[in-house]
Amino acid sequence: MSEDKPHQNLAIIGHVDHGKSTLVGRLLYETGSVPEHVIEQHKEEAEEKGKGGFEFAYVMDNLAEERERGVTIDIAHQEFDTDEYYFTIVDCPGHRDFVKNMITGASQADNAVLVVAADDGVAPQTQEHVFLARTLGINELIVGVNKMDVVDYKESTYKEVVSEVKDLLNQVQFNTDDAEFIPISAFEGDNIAERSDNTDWYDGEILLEALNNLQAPEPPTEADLRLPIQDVYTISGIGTVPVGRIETGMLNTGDNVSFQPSDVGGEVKTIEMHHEEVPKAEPGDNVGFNVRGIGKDDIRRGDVCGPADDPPSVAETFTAQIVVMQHPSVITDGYTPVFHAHTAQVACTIESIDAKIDPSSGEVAEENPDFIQSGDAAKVTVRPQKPLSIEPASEIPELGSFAIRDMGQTIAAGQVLSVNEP
Ligand SMILES: Nc1nc2c(ncn2[C@@H]2O[C@H](COP(=O)(O)OP(=O)(O)OP(=O)(O)O)[C@@H](O)[C@H]2O)c(=O)[nH]1
Ligand SMILES: [Mg+2]
Repeated sequence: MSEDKPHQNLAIIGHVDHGKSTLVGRLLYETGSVPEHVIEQHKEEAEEKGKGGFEFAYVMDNLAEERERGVTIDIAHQEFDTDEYYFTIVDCPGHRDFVKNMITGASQADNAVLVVAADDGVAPQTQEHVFLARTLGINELIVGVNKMDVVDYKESTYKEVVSEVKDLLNQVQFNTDDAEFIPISAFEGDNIAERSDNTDWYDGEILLEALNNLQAPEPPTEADLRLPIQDVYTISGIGTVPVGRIETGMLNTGDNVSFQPSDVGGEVKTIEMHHEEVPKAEPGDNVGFNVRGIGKDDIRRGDVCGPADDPPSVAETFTAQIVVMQHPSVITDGYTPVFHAHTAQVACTIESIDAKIDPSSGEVAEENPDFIQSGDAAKVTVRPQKPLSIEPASEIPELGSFAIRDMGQTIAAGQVLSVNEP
């Protein structure tokens, strides 16, 4: 890792098959992170599987099932750098069955590239991903209008898609002035690393320029450590190695840490990043580390690691403001869907709907409503069915947002107002 450039986590989001993995493969290829002969090998494998055209996507889609089906299932991380930044790219699945993996990806990212296929326009998971990105704290969005080759690089088609996407961004109150729109072909390489002759009507930034011009995230290094655990491995010679992305604060060897809600702790012995041992790590870093005395069964995905003297909060109940995106009927007291917060997935009961909120003004529209439905914003009191570590968004925004899922779809997303500990 080049120490002199700031680091960014960048999520690639959008509807299934719109070309996210192909775009990432293309970016890695153009920035010299993947050599040509590897793309050639992928091309042969893709053709053998009857999946010709997936050679760039195969750079990211490493699972056998992903290659057979030609879809991304789990999030995948890859690194590359531009003149300005060192990027960790998080390629998200677009298929509706795998939105839960997308939520983890989006919650790890600072900024995002939204991929929208020019021949398809805004599709269901374009909407769902944009809504989630907004609520999960993505700052800036670059919109790649992809597959321009399929629509003969027509400016009119591009403009139609841009206007559809702008409407969507306005709906979820994403600042469209900040969003950069770019006509691209991930497959052919138009406007990715070099300006394309096929779109001579376009004079805006090309993708690599837009990536360079993203604002540097302000790392919350001064805050207390919060490190949601994504996985726990056993590695020979080291022992138990939890891995995750540091959301806030610093992790140093020698620190005394606590994992919540598992409620165990110890001293940090080693920290590893990009296969190298490091003495400390900071917000945005994806790390694996080892803690004295902690075994594989003591901790799990969804735990949050923090300082022993200021351990992560565990909620008996919490209050939150939510926005309902879609629900087939209505939400009433007692509803128990699954809440996805950082890397945790826990069934939680909406104990009471305390107030309906006017989404445009933020003011109370109705106290204690009987129900809420699609499009409503509300204040609710929530009781997790299992211990859940979560923080008020006003104190630690990185650990204060969540998505609510039920029946295979995202029902709502929200932010934590207050946490009541047992
Ligand atoms: N013609 C053309 N085809 C493209 C382009 N980008 C992607 N494709 C094709 O679209 C198909 C899907 O591409 P992927 O990159 O797997 O799409 P994805 O968005 O990652 O899909 P999921 O991860 O499953 O959501 C593949 O056949 C690609 O070759 C493009 O710019 N032009
Ligand atoms: Mg993909």
